[in-house]
Amino acid sequence: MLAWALAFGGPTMIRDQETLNQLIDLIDRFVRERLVPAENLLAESGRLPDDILQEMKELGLFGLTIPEEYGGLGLTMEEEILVSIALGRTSPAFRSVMGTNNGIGSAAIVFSGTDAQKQKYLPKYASGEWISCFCLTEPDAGSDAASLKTTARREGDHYVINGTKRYITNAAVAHTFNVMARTNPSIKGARGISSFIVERDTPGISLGAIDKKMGQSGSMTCDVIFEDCKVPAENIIGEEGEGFITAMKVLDRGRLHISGVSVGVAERLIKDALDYAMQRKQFGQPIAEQQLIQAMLADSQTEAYAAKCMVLETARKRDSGENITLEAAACKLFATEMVGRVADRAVQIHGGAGYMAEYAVERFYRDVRLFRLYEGTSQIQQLVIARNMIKAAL
Ligand code: COS
Repeated sequence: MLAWALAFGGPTMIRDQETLNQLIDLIDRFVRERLVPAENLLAESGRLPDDILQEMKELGLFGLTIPEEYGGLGLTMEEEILVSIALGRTSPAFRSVMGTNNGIGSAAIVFSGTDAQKQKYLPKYASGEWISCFCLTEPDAGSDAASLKTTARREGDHYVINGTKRYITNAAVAHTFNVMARTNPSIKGARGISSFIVERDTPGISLGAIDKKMGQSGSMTCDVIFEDCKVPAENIIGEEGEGFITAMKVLDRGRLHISGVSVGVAERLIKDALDYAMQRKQFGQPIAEQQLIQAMLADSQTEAYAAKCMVLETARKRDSGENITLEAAACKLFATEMVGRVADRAVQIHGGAGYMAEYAVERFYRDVRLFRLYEGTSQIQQLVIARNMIKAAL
């Protein structure tokens, strides 16, 4: 594989259409030639094969969104969405490992980190030498993230962290944890929360067993338990009390990214369903000739196209500096629900074969269920959309 990242000097944004096309073509090829053939291996072994992990690093995939001055490619949001769509055309678990370095694992440092934090961590994330992860969810704080109970008590030049984080993607392979913890217990809500970088080898960290999940085998989640874990005070990201707000900004971006992945997965499912419908014959002709099958194909294509337009439009808005909290939630709501419907139709078009593990649609059907849950459920997206509508109308 080409170490194409080396070829990208120059400005932070690619913006040069030819270079961008080359990048997307390269990722398309990597997905088709390396990732799609390894989907079953990933699903069965539950872990990313080492050679593929290494190729992802060499391709620069861990640093797509990290600014160039820290060794990444500094893609714009629009460019990142095009990449997420391309990567979406294979098992989402492949993207999950490097997705956190590009997104929720590193974004807080990119947005609010000190120069020293950026210098220390971002180049390692960009090269894939270090994996990061995002620790917000807790056993008793899921949708109501601001109610989190993990504490960070200031003691001299350290904070002492105590608490349990749940379902943390990549925790098992992470070198750093971006931990949201309550620094001011007298403030029960969002303003009592701060954000920290915690390195894996800090004493007082233990991991739970790897969770057994419905799908996305190969993307590992587990609990992370902090017991009197002493973190240098300089590892706070931004100001005390700003951690929840930074986490919400991180999620605005993450939600848009997941929407792009949902579009890519939908495109893959549509392709698999169309291929199957064109070769499978019933009633003396390919089932693709049946109008009821055509309706399912057409609805899927239309909805995937609508989601793609929404996501790209929102990405362009964000690139031009607009607040996209409402739009990102709308994209996440529509795109993730859309891919759920598309996956259901893809199984339906396959008939009994769609229920068999031999066909990728069976696996994708389970994989996409997560999109409507993580980084905020569909119901939380509805809440964010409506709240922002009301705020704008006041
Ligand atoms: N960008 C910047 N600031 C934001 C923001 C955003 N997108 N969303 C909220 N904030 C700010 C608010 O403006 C408020 O700031 P002030 O203290 O200055 O008023 C603060 O954050 C608290 O916001 P809010 O009052 O809306 O918090 P709530 O607890 O009522 O609800 C929700 C916040 C429900 C939206 C939040 O908890 C959420 O997104 N939950 C889902 C969590 C999630 O996605 N988990 C997945 C984990 S990662 S896989």
